[in-house]
Amino acid sequence: MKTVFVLNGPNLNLLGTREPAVYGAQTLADVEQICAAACARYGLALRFHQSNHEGALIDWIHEAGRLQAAGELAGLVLNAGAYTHTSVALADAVKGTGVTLIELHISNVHAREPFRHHSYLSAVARAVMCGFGVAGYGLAIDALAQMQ
Ligand code: CA2
Repeated sequence: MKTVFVLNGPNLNLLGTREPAVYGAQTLADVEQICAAACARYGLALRFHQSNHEGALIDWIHEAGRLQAAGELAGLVLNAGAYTHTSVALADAVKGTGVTLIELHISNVHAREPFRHHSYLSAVARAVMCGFGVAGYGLAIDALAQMQ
């Protein structure tokens, strides 16, 4: 059974508590349920994490990379939050491990402030998705299942 890693970066633990007009009313626990249901449809195992710390995200990317090297990773869905727009280190971790990355954003970052238009991750991603709300997480797992 292959594994899907879903990683969430800074402040995504606040989902459902503030800014519902931008991020919706569902919580991170709801997002985990969406991911679990999607993985169950395809017989994939799920690893779901959130951290406000860049290094923790990097450690999980390395773990996903070890699974990828063993042929046991379906892919990594990463909503890196604001680190998307700032972190060379996260991009280096993805590139260095060779993980199959789907970069995900709940909101349509291109319809927002200019500083959200650039992503360090897009250049190392297999695919980029944004603007589907939290439903995007399930769609990203659908896409990874199709790629197997
Ligand atoms: O649209 C997305 O998913 C983002 O990755 C979310 C990040 C933002 O910095 C990116 O530009 C786009 C912010 C996550 C913060 O999430 C919150 C959720 C509820 C309340 C406050 C923050």
